[in-house]
Amino acid sequence: METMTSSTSAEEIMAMEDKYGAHNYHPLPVVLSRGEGVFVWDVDGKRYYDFLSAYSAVNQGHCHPKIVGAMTDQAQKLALTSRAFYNDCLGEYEKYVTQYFGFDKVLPMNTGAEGVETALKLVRKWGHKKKGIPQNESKIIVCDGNFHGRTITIVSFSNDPEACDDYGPFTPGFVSIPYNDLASLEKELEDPNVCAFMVEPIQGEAGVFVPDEGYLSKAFDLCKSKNVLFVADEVQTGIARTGKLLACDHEGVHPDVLILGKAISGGVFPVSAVLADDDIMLVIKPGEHGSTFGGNPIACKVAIAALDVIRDEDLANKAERLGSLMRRELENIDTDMITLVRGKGLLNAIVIKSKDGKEAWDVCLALKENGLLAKPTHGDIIRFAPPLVITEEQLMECVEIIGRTIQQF
Ligand code: IF1
Repeated sequence: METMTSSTSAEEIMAMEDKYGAHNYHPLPVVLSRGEGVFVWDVDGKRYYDFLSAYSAVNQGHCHPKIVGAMTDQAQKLALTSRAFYNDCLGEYEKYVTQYFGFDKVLPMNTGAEGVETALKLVRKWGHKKKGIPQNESKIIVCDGNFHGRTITIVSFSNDPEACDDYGPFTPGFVSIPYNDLASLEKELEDPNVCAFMVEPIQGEAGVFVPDEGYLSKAFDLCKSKNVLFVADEVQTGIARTGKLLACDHEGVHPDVLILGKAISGGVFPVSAVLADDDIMLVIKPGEHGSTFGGNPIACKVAIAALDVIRDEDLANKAERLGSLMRRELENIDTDMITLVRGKGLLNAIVIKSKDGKEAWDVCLALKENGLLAKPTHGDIIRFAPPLVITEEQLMECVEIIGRTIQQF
């Protein structure tokens, strides 16, 4: 029986995953064993800047002592009660998080996809109970190029073949419109059976697509004019990543339903949340939705600590300032391989034009050799999303690494 010891080599570990693990990912060939702040180390002790932050789940930096401390303290007291009983953590967290984001209520879940599924159930039930949409007739508008998770209902409205091929039959009741296109939204809103419009304020997986200024606020107004709920999936863009607490804050949009995940826990524990006001949230009655781990004591204490860190370390303003600097520096790199730089706050991406057969993947392999970890999405886009605790000096060092690496090609 192979067991892992501190001396198990990277190759042996990768082989173990290949042999015993499903092949549902194609990771960069690096085996990490430690993380602290903006840095991760591989099993050979090499240090890297983490420019993915677990897809924006580690905004507060790896293993933040305050967040880890909250987890270990609570884990030694009471880890899980289920919701069959009360506990002394959930009410405190519910009060904290609803006041933090400005909503009446929260429904606590665990993963982002569970948060999205919860929001879909909530808006459908609201549509039937409050808008009078006939049973099984409700429609939800989503956007082309979306990524909201990987459950069968969520991939039912994906137009990415990799995400949905062979997983049918799909869940009905969704209509997809082009992203950043208000005319198509206005047209679809003519259907009286539409209960909600769900949108990512910035499309992360699609390649960090930032919509036109005003898109979110005008989309919100169009929804309000037709008594349709505006649902913001801020699982990736939320929690200070884009330079404001929420990406919706750039346009002063207060969504009817807000979905959070990832960095709400600082990446140390699966925590997600759906927030809404009473007239929406109370359509779900006892026994009509739930989850074994949803709102467990550890999740509650971890999320409070993680959100404290965002506020105490002023990470939204930091992301705003350092993000502008990063995009400016990336645009100044003298290379014809970078055809576009885009993003908001510290959620940025570059589009790579292949050169001599070298693609974004090859650039990421070279970045890894030069001590920076990033991963391509959709072939030619490299997302750059460091933990928000990065310093200006570290950021400038990383821009130098990126420039030097690309100029090697
Ligand atoms: C993977 C992508 C990012 C999300 C938004 C909900 C979820 C996600 C806006 C679901 C999750 C993760 C999933 C992860 C990689 C990563 C990802 F590349 F898949 F698309 F970030 F862009 N809404 N995104 O971004 O949250 O259930 O995963 O907790 O599946 O490989 P989850």
